[in-house]
Formats: sequence, structure tokens, C-alpha cells
Amino acid sequence: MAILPILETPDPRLRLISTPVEAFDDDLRTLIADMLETMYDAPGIGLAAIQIGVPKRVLVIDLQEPAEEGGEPVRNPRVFINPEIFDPSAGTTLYNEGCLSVPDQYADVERPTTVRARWQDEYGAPQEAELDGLLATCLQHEMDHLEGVLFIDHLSRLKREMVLKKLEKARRARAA
Ligand code: GNR
Ligand code: NI
Repeated sequence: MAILPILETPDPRLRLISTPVEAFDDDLRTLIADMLETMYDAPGIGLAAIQIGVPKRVLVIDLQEPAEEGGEPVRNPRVFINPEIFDPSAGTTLYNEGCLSVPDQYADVERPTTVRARWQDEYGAPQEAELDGLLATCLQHEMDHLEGVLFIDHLSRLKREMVLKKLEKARRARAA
């Protein structure tokens, strides 16, 4: 297992369209283990393979919600291979999103509240579920990465440029 560097915007690799997984082999399971370790280390609640430079349709998500109020977070890693979403709800939810590839910047993004999703697990077995809450939001954010889309692309041009300017300012402050 390895913690890998996370690509940050404007790295052009974040704009690639990821290709479907065909081989459910040990290399895939190593990639998943590395993605989970990198996500927990960041820390983040989701990661797409392209964020570590691998243009494959592989996502990991762990919302790490405490089992009880004030309790320790309990790990619940979820793996989505070749995911698809359909039947988005008409109702939408605003969530203040962030992205490990746009570090420390947050903005409200509106997305369907619930979606149905189909995907494969790490052994290739098909899965299907209706998702809601933060899991629905996060899966939609991660699926955007598979198409080379970042959450800032959902903002108005003015808001996107404000976020990118703040990111540059934070980077300059760190370098100084
Ligand atoms: O850690 C993350 N938090 C988050 C918060 C709201 C909506 C989406 C996310 S995903 C993000 C990690 C990441 O960049 N995944 O691609
Ligand atoms: Ni992201």
C-alpha cells in the first residue's frame, strides 16, 4: 500500500476522460488499496483514480460518519468501479463542496438529491442502489472526475475565478 501524490488543478490530467475497467485483477485491488490509503491520509471522503494520475473508472468513498453522536468515526470504505447514475431526483440539494484537487477551497454546488447508481465491486460483481444524502452528493462529485469535470466547473464564471484566485494566493503564501 502507498500514499500517492494528489494531482491539483490546473494539472491537465484532471481533464482526461477515464476509461472503463476491464480486468478485475490484483493490479486493480492494489490501485484500490492505494486510493483508500491516500484518501484517509489526505483526509478526504472520496477519491477518483485520476486524482492520483490513473485514468480508470474507479472511485472510493468513505463518509466516516461517527456511529453515534460524539463517537469515534467508524471506517466504511466503499468502492465503485465503472459506475453509472440514472433516475436523478427532480429535487436538488445545495452542498458546500470541496475537492482534494482544488485544496482548501469550498463553494455551494446544486445537484439532484437522490440518484440510482449501478456499479461493479472490486471482483466485478454488479451492484445497484438508490443513494441519498452526502453519499449521493459525493458519488456525483466523484463521477464528474471520471469525465474530467471539477466542482468549480458548476459555478458561475465569476465564482470560479474567485476560487482559482484564492487558490493561487494560498499557493503563493505557502511558497513565500
Ligand atoms: O473530501 C471531499 N469532500 C467533499 C465534500 C463535499 C462534496 C464532495 C467532496 S469529495 C472531496 C474529496 C475529493 O476531492 N474527491 O474527489
Ligand atoms: Ni474531488
